[in-house]
Amino acid sequence: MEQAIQETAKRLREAKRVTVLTGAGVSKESGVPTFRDALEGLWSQYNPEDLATPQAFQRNPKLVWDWYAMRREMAGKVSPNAGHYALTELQKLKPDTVIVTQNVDDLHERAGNQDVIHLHGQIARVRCYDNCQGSPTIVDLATVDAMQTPPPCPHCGAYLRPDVVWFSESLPMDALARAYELCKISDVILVIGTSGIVSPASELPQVGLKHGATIIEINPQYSMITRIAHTHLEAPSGQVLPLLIEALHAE
Ligand code: BV8
Repeated sequence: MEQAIQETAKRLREAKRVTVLTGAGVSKESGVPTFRDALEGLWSQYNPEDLATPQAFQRNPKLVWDWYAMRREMAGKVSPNAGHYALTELQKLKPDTVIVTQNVDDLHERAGNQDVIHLHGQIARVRCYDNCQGSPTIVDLATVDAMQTPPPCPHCGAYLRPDVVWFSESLPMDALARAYELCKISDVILVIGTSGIVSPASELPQVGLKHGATIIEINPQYSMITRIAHTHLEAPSGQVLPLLIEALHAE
């Protein structure tokens, strides 16, 4: 691993532009369960794809609202880990580095990461289901009476919903377009903590590869990305990222 760290640090140092793609794994060491882990205990009888869909919300708005309220509360109780902080250091060394995340928590931002693109929205934010004031009609959760679940939109009375992208919903166009563009112009793409299952986010490393980028993966497991990665650092990101920063500073 030591040699792989040194070689990866050298590749990052030489890179003209690095883009970082993250999934739930980067938040794992903060104690945020990955998407599939989040269904332990009382939620275990559900399949994530059965809760994170517009159909599930229409079928049982209270159940879906309560699941997100539980996850929002959990996300609010945890802190960024060493991996998130290392990405802040990476951005200081490589200022053009953009972080494209599938995660709906705000741990990248809380660790001081700049220029974070959320492909799947943010769990801390809620919006009017009908986007009655324009898309998106974000509502400050602190101003609504959460006794009713889901609470009504203060403007039109429709249900409020989490400002996340559900399965079968399109991703925010501007976020996705910018992510694609970045992968086309980056010569190193650092893919951290994603199983590479969910599209279209999972297509981004391939876009980079097609445009000549070096794909570096950090994940303790094999993933759908591993087969196209030039380097697979098979370890937790909270351990590897600080070592990479140390090696970058060593020069
Ligand atoms: C779309 C927000 C166009 C919500 C999320 C069939 C029918 C209908 C649709 C589809 C279909 N087949 C494919 C699709 C498209 C679908 C899709 O990809 N489905 C999957 C299940 C196959 N995608 C969509 O629907 C997208 N929209 O395509 O629109 C469209 C329109 C109409 C019809 C069809 C298509 C929308 C996708 C966005 C869904 N929303 N999140 C919420 O959070 O509640 S996705 C959610 O799951 C997460 O955001 C994350 O992106 C994804 C995966 O979650 P996890 O598995 O937990 O995390 P991850 O994958 O990142 O895995 C964890 C990894 O970390 C593992 O590899 C592990 O080894 C590693 N790890 C663990 N510890 C560490 C670590 N790594 C580093 N360090 C560690 N310490």
